[in-house]
Amino acid sequence: MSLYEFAQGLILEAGNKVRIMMKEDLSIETKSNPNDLVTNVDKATENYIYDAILRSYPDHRVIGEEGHGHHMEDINGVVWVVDPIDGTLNFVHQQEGFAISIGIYRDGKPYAGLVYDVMKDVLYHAKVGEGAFENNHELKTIDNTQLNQSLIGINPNWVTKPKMGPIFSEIVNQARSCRAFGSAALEIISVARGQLAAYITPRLQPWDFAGGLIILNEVGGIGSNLMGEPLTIESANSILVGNKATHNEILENYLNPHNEVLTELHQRFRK
Ligand code: 2AM
Ligand code: CA
Repeated sequence: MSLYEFAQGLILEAGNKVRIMMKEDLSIETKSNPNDLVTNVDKATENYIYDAILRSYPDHRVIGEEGHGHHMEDINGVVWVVDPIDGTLNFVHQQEGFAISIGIYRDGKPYAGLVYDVMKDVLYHAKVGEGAFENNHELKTIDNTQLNQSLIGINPNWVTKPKMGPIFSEIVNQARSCRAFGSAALEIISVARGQLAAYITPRLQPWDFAGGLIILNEVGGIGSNLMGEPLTIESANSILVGNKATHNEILENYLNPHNEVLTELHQRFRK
């Protein structure tokens, strides 16, 4: 079995376990703030994925949201970047609209991305250079679009903030309309499917975007931080992903003019 096949089997089995665990009462705790939740299912799922990887590949390393590998000195060798449940608020409040997200890197280079929409039972996956798939169906290269004829993804919470709000609201005004799904991985997938032209957010951790970004790149979409710089899995990032045309339009017309403010926010949010 190839590493890619192993990863597909693993994410499907982890999702299966999530669906079973959801039938029991959740134990919910808060993390950094009252809206930052973690459940027993997040933790159990990350542990399950971690143990399974290390059992089959003892020399691989795992960066996971719920505690694994947060202080890696380097990203040499094979590194799995794992979010056991992306969209925890959806998981807790809606029992759907969340995903398991996995990005696999070899010596810092993307190897494969997997995002599993657990309740829809749809697996998005891509091995770099071999196309991206929704279950067994190949996704096509995404079209370039213009912002005023497109939907974009943005969480309205950010538009209310004093410094970034005014910058983001210009983008919101220009777009045909906006959507907020509450799972970064699924929003990036929505860009990869050509449903959203872009997704923008001031702060994501590597596990929120790694899997989705690898899939998006495979269908011709691009990602950067809000200053247009490349994304890294070594720290938190601000994020703009999109089809090439909309990404460039947002960056050049709406973000670059505010580079100073955005750089300051980016530095603050990276921690
Ligand atoms: P999570 O559910 O795995 O925590 C929308 O809220 C998306 O952004 C979700 O994918 C969520 O991931 C992530 N997210 C929410 N708050 C965040 C924060 N302060 N830093 C980084 N990612 C965050
Ligand atoms: Ca999570």
